[in-house]
Amino acid sequence: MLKTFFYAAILLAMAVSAQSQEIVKHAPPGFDSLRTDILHGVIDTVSYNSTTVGTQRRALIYTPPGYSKKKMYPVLYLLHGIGGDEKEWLQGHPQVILDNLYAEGKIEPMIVVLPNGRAMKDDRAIGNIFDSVKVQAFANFEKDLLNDLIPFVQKNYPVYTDKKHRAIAGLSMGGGQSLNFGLANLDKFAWIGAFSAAPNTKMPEELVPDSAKARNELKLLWISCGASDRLITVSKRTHDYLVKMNVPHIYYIEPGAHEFSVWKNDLYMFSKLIFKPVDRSGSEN
Ligand code: FER
Repeated sequence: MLKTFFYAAILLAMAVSAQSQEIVKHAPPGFDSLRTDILHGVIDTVSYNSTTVGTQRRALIYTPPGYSKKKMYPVLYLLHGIGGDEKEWLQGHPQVILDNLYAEGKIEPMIVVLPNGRAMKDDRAIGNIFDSVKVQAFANFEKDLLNDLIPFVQKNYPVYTDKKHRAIAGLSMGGGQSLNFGLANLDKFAWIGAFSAAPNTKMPEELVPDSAKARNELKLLWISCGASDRLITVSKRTHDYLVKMNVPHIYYIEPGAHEFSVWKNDLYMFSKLIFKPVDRSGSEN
């Protein structure tokens, strides 16, 4: 049987397009402007019992325009950076970006969960945010996510529970978490996005110990970074290894530094790809 896979390396907003996917370039002007002529999703704050941390923990949950308990939704877990918490992504107005995309029929209706990825009792971004205990808490979040938050979401929202309907993405520390947790749990996440992944990202050999498995299990592996971000070495080393091991992925380097303009664009691009059929005919093997 012909084994096909999809690989695209995209540099500085230039595009490589697979047949049925739109050309990836950059979000158009106005993609993040509030429109009053369309329906809007809703962001709620929820609190879940974390057996991992031993506290009630907070998360924000975006439900899309037209949300109904009678429908079923896929879920994107969208993670923040080292200086943030569950509210950090609000700086990038993700609900505006998603509402606009939804109004244009460019994304699948999805629930987006914005957790606090610092899994410790005092999970606020205070004091020395680079403290090793706090950095370790970003790693501990894997257990909280898998054992506490995902079950909470699945109990309280009408969501699909298979991996094809579950995505994980994040900015910086959250990008590292997305790669670390997503690639270590290929039975739970089929769509993984790392925006400007931080040095918490595992080394490539540890991230992808079994390239055949990654190749077979993933729907999308997205790695992006601003061209002038000093953390780009993390994305580059991961991309280089994936190329070497023939693991299909999108590598998208865009103008910008370690900043929200980049992450907003990434959310726009990534959310358009997930929970849709993937065209793997970009290249053949
Ligand atoms: C580091 C530099 C940056 C690091 C983490 C970051 C854990 C995270 C940045 C961010 O989340 O924005 O050395 O080490």
